[in-house]
Amino acid sequence: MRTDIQSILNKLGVKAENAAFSTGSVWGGGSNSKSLESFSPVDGKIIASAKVATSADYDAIVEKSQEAFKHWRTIPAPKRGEIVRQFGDALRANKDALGTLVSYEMGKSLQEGFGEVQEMIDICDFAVGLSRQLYGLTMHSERPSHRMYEQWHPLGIVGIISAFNFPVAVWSWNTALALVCGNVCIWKPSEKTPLTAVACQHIIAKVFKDNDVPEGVCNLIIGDREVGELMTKDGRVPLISATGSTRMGKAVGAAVGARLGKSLLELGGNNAIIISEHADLDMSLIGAVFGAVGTAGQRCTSTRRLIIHESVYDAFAAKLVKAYGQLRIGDPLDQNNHVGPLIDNDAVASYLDSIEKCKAEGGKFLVEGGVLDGAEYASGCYVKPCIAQVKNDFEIVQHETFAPILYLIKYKTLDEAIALQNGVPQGLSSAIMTLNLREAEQFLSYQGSDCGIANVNIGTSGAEIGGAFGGEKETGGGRESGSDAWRAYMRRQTNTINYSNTLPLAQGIKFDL
Ligand code: UN1
Repeated sequence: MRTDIQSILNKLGVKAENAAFSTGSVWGGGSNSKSLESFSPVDGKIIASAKVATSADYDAIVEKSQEAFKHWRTIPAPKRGEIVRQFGDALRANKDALGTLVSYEMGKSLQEGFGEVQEMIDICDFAVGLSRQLYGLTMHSERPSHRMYEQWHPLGIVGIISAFNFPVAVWSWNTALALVCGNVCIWKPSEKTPLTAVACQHIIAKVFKDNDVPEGVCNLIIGDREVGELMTKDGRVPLISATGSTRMGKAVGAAVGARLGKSLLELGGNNAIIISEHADLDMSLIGAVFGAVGTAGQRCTSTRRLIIHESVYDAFAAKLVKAYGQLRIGDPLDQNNHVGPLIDNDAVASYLDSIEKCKAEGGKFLVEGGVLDGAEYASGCYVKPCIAQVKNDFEIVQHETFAPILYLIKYKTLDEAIALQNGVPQGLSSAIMTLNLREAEQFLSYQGSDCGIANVNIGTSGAEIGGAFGGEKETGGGRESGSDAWRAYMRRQTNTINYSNTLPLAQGIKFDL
């Protein structure tokens, strides 16, 4: 039975919001005549609309956040962690509803919508533990009766700019960590997915209210590019964490850099799996197909290239073609379907354009692409996952297209395969499928993959929250989520205390009065 979206929206407290921003429990602004419509690629319906924030709305929210920071930073980190724990529990209670809304507004499969909310729950659990582990080091001073150590302080306002493809999880990676670190947040979600953001804001605002936390700790701002630009240029926002295209990231990095602010950039990927002659081909098939068609190829970790050893190339290509023939494309809320729609008509146009460019450069399609039509596909956003044989240096192959287009490239030696894998401007995720230990270790060594993520016998997508997430080169260099990524959300202070009765100078310098 088709999910009743209206009842999901009611459960999450999301109505047609006529306001541009929320500082926790208060919705404000909305004076703008411009509004933003939430379009569902699933059925092409406009779900609701929200007003776009003006620069006055933006200023109001920054002032509110600055006030809230003065309070939030005084709450001990483990107590902040306790509030994040409750947020995780609230997400558990809303997992079905929020996951379904993610699926409907963004178009990913229901399973992946639930998976996205699970990532949110997981990062909350991680942040709760972290709230008692924001460790600094102590050092031995070179001077007698001196103590030297470092401590970590919150930054202030963290500006979060998130993308449509993980409309809620990436916000929570940033928010859960930023909160336990003592920061306040202003979130500008993608213009394509405002409703899931409103739903999250309602969930977290209730947790804050239940804990008597004043408004302004977690803020949502609905806006377009202009609002994003206000935030990136604003010296009152010490850290901007932005997820999106490399083009967007270059603009954000330049604006934040110009004011010497901090930025954490998580940008495009062009991820490859090397399929060695020593690979388990059945296992490789699952990794490759999920990586390429999962989320309709709209993850930054999606598998875009398969670099296949010449001895298994034909056999593996045949397996792929057969598997693609079995893919069910359609309504992502129907759990029988593997592949849902692209986010919107622009994404479809860019998919078609990439296919044309690939053909023009000599790409040979083993599985043809195309837009699906018929009543079930009325939104116009459903496309066929396709496979092309290419050369790595085709211009289109060097470029990230956010769509299910998979490129096949042949190799002879592992050195060649690694060079191909690294031979793109992006450096997010990578993988090798091999049962050969030497190959696996070479791939993971400093002479191997140049990406932020390198996997063995796992595809390129689906990273766990416990690891630091992000990539090198044009992927932007930022790290979010697990490991010690929390350090990006704090400022380090080195403290030296002299408890002697003289004032010796460092480096043995003499200065007597
Ligand atoms: C993204 O596509 O922006 O590793 C994030 C993955 C997910 C996150 C992807 N855990 O595929």
